[in-house]
Amino acid sequence: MIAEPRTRHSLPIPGWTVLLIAVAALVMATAALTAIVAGSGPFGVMGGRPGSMMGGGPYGAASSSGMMRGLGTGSAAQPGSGGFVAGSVASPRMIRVYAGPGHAFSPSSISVARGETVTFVVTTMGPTAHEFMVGPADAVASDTPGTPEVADIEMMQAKSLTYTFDGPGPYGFACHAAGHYEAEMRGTIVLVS
Ligand SMILES: [Cu+2]
Repeated sequence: MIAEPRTRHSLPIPGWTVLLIAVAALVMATAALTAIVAGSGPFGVMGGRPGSMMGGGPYGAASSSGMMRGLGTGSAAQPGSGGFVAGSVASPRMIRVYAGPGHAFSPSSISVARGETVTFVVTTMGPTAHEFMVGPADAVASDTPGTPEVADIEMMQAKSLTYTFDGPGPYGFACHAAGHYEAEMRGTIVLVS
């Protein structure tokens, strides 16, 4: 009974403080949210390709630490240019490929150094599941059994495939999900010596 009036009397000051903190927190949260949206938008910092939109998703699915290492070198020099570091069996170079939306790969042309080992991390961007096959161009074109492939890559899922380009070439990649290759879902590997 004695404490009650005191509590009532002191309420207005903490009340204002709480309100101010709440407003400040709201402003900060809004700013943070805006920054996140801007930074991870479809055409954000990750090379300006779709898929950066949900950058955390695909790579969350990737299991090896090598891929995470590869992410840091995503903007590294391309084969044939100064500062380029070819992938090796011990440390493959990571190349991200987006399958879809639609029957297309992005990029559709990929440069690799002759002899290097590349880990392709393939992410499906639309509701349709895709496959990714890479190897000698004729084997890829004819869907030859035994040609390296990852299949059933579902929407926003990433699957990886490591390949060493130590043959004479030419090389290519393609999706052989029913009807996709016929719809031009294929790409070119440019061998750089
Ligand atoms: Cu496909």
